[in-house]
Amino acid sequence: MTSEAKRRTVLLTGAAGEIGHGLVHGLRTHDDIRIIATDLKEIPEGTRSLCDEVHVGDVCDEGLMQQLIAMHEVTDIYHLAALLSTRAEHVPEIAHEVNVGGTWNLLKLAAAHSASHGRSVRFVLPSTIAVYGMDGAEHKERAGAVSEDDCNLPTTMYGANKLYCEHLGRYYSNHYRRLADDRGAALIDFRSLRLPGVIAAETKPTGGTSDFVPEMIHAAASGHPGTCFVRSSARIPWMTMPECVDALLAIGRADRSKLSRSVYNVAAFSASAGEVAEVIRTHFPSSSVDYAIDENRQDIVDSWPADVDCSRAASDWGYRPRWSLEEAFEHYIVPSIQTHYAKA
Ligand code: AKB
Repeated sequence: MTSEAKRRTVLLTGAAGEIGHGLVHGLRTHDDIRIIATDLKEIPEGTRSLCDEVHVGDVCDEGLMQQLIAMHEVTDIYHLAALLSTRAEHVPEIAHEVNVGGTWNLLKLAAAHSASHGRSVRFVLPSTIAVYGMDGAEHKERAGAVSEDDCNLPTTMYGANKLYCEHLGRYYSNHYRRLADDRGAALIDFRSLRLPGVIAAETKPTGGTSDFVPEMIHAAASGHPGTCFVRSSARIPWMTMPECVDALLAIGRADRSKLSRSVYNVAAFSASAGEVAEVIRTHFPSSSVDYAIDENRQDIVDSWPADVDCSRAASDWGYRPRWSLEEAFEHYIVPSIQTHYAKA
């Protein structure tokens, strides 16, 4: 049994969100750790019961975050709280405050905690394919699978926020207070994954622009007609929620000495809305999808790459996609979503 002294304590923000739900389950299954969870909203009972403590609170509240980090001697932070791309376009200033302000707040506190304890706080930040900015459909097609350092010209507030937070994390991890005489030895240990569209069977997403695929799947599985807000040709990379959780846990556990960078692409497959709709139809033959294009959200999807190059994640820390589009439906989406709606 792991001794109390070695036991890790995770602070997880945004615990009431889709990834929060999956990550709490993943952390609880895999690790002997304490989980301190926070969210602005009440955390649902299924997630709450797996946490050691839950707090309703704002990631921008410096006093609260400091109290949680210090009181629980936090060793790891999974900072999930954020306003996603569609929501952020409606309230860009609030998005900046939460996405940048909240991350900066936690990075500063984690840096102070690392310095005072002489031990690096590990900081895991989900980033996004929204950090990329493709210059129209032709560029997107031509670029194929983009590497981490290519096309970093986001067109959304969310993408700009996340790209900046990646840079902030790298700064706090490698260069913080580089000219100070009293600079401590322990800087934070920052790691980030650029997530593609994520498909969860147990929860429905809100506020994102990649929601068009999960929305179609949930409509079909619950016996409702589906509406897709982008054209059938709209293509981005994807992964399922179990793969997303596993990837976040894996980057969190990866040996620092093997990491040649702090930010990595991850994805399982690239698919268009129309290709996903075809697979939905084979599993739910009576389902239907209607295309009602929202040109503004289509523009956002057009600015995201069709695919991402995950070779650095593969060589540095062994990332492997688990499922193709068809396998994801067969092994996870269909069985889990049928169980979910049978219970509902
Ligand atoms: C969104 O649609 O905003 C997110 C993302 C791709 O990061 N799901």
